[in-house]
Amino acid sequence: MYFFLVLRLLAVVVCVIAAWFLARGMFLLRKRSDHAVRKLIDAGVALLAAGGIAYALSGTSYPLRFAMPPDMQAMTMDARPASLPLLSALDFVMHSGSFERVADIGRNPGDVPPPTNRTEPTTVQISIVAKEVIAEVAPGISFNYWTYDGTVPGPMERVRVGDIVDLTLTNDPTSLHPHTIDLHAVTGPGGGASLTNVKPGESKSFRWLAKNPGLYVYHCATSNVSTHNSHGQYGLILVEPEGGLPPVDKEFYLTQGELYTLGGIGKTGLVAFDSQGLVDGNPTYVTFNGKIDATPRLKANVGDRVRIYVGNGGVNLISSFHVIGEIFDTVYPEGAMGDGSAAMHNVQTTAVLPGGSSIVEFTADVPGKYLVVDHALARMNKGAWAVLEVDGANQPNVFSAIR
Ligand SMILES: [Cu+2]
Repeated sequence: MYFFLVLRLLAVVVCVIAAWFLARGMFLLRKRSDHAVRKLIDAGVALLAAGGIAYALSGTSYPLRFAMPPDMQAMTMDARPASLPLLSALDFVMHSGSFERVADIGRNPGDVPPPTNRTEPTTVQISIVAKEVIAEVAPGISFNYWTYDGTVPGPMERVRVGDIVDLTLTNDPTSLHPHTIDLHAVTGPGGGASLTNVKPGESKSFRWLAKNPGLYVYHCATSNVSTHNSHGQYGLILVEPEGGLPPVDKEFYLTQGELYTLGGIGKTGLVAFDSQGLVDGNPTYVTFNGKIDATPRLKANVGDRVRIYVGNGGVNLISSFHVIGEIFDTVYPEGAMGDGSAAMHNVQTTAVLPGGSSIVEFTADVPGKYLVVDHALARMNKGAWAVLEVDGANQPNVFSAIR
């Protein structure tokens, strides 16, 4: 925010100079009315106008009429459109050196917290840091991600039904925007967003009861919400049912999300946010865990029982989640579990709604590489794929070539 401080100081200096010009001009005008005096007064008026505009622009709440695109309107509750103010872009340029450059924005799919293995509820502490960083979507293509804990998605959290959760959200001092957290596992206004509105450098905490088991999305709910989400601010929290989930050999954490950037697919360099693309629902990139990477990020062995916690940070597309060459023998549709929630069996593709989740399970029977996709397959062109690698001996009784 130094840019705005400097701008405000300059505005004050310009206004003082303008006032002096005007006072001097008016004083001289009483004695004479020649060209030089009129020029002095005109200069005073012009400087006063410039100083006034600069002062207005230097407010910490960005004047949306100077946003980009300039004519974007919104029917949001506060009428704030998805566009980013031009001054926000200037602020970003002024501070681009202070952003952390994250080498790998994509959270490791294997980064799943272990089962709670508890038979009784307890009080759980969770701390998350909202942080704006710069990282690569794909080699050579960088984006200003807004994150939780510096990755996309943010950390997966795991509690047990009945737990009391004390959650602290901190906004990193290098952030330029306020942030919040709305957890779909929370019962209460804004899912916690009403209690966690943090400016850069601030922390806020709130306590909530994990009443319902299930796999829930969390995300930023600061206006314009879709703008914050589509910069990467989302993650999953699992509220285990009583008794937990059946044990498996490998658990993975994948979230689908969309990035909206100017210049189209493949434009290299630091690409800018495309608010019109966001509103139109036409993402430039669709990713699993925030980036596009041919390296197998999910690894299992033949015979492993595999569970994938799938989320959709959105903000626009329904994911048709599918693993090419596997059948989900068990699916917890929409991440639902607990009394009365029926799992499905032998499923090829499962819907993962924006702001929703699913849990899929299968046994890795045959070695090889498997593509994890959104089966709206045109989205593969936008990056909607990841690679699962299964190591082990061939299983000709299940899959083999005929010679
Ligand atoms: Cu945010």
